[in-house]
Amino acid sequence: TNQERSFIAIKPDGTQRRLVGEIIARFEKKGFKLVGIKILVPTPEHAAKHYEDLNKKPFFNGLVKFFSSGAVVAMVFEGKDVVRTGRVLIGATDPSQSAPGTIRFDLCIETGRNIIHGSDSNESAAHEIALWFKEDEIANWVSTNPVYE
Ligand code: DAT
Ligand code: MG
Repeated sequence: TNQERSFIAIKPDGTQRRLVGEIIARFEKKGFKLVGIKILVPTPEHAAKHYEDLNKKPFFNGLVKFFSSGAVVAMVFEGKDVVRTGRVLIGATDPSQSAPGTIRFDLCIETGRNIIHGSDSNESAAHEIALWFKEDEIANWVSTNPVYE
């Protein structure tokens, strides 16, 4: 079995644009296992904690304001190499630099409205999952097909 986990979040623009199903489908069709999901409007404090590594960047305040401006779909996906491969599915931060077939290339244009977040390392995944989920909000279900476990 492979228990690697990534924190994936659909940002307020993705939810506003009704892209929740489309984005989840890309991770599911790839074979990743959805083990945690919730929808909420984050407080600015929670958004700032989520992006605390970027708090010296000039765009930080705008990012926090935007991220807490609407509904975020917070998820945990599990699977082999899900952190790295999840970033491949998502595409580059700037949609204009992302590859065709990625979520950001296919569905958005602006860096500041790039619809999805994904953990960038196993360390940040663990940190972000703990920030967004209690352990009992994560479902430890087992795939019947061992290839996807
Ligand atoms: P990523 O979301 O690809 O991990 P990041 O962690 O560097 O990228 O930045 C987090 C978010 O901040 C990003 O998804 C969009 C926003 N952002 C990053 N760089 C930006 C910039 N130069 N101008 C405006 N927003 C930016
Ligand atoms: Mg990042």
